[in-house]
Amino acid sequence: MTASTEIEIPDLLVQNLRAANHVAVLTGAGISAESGVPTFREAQTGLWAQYDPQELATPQAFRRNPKLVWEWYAWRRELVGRATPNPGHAALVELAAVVPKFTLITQNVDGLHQRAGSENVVCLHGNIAETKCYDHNHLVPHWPESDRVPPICPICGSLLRPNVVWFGENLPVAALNTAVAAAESCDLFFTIGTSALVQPAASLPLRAAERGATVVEVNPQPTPLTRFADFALTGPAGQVLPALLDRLRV
Ligand code: BJW
Repeated sequence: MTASTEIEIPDLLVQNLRAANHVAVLTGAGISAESGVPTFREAQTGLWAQYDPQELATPQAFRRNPKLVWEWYAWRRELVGRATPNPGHAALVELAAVVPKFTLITQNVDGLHQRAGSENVVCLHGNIAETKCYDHNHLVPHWPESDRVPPICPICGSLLRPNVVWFGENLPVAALNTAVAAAESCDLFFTIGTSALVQPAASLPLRAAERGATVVEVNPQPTPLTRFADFALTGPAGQVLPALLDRLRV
């Protein structure tokens, strides 16, 4: 017996999925947990254990201590670079191929969906592999070698920072509009591996539910969204999603 066959997938969900015209999926850090990427709110390890991620992922933290924040992201960028996509990411690539319309929205900055082969991923919180400048948002692929940490923008001389969305910053408008439109027009909305605490992403499944979509949560732990979900599949995404795909194939 494989791990995925131990997961119970309700028949009604399989029927809904087969009948769906547009499936939207929102993912969070939990989908990358089985790739060895720590979730956002999970305790940090080693040197970073003493810091609260919510205190580091802010413009205020960067202004206060840009070197600390830059080095935190450099550590995470390296960790993500060593990670590889897991069966949860792969199952979403397969799901996209078997439904008429599919929108994948992610809060993750790790690029693992794209590396698994997902296309047109709607990235709400940016990409940790990209760098931009603090003052003017110039996207900067390369900068001159120097001992400065963080380095400075070769265009305007302001500090460089990761191209991610910190607390209190606006999400990229086009990505958010696409995500809202998908939530409002889909028949099935999956919310996978997210604590459903961070706005505006956390409201997307509720918008979908208001418009009559079936909402499915995949998470080993309950979240504030669980009581609104039509189906709560309790387990790790790397097992639940392959099990769901197995059921679709028969
Ligand atoms: C598994 C698993 C496995 C484990 N399989 N699952 C309305 C009300 C109140 C506050 C606000 C509001 N509107 C806006 C705000 C302020 C703020 C906010 O939401 N604050 C809340 C904390 C209260 N939002 C913002 O500031 C946003 N900007 C904005 O709205 O601008 C306009 C505005 C500003 C201010 C006021 C009003 C309007 C920007 C949010 C940006 C979030 N950025 C971060 C950092 C990105 C860069 C980085 O990575 O460093 O994005 S924060 C962090 O949280 C990161 C994540 O993408 C995001 C979500 O976390 P996620 O993915 O859910 O991870 P975890 O760790 O929380 O949960 C993991 C889950 O996986 C758990 O449930 C596990 O059980 C599960 N899991 N293993 C499946 N194997």
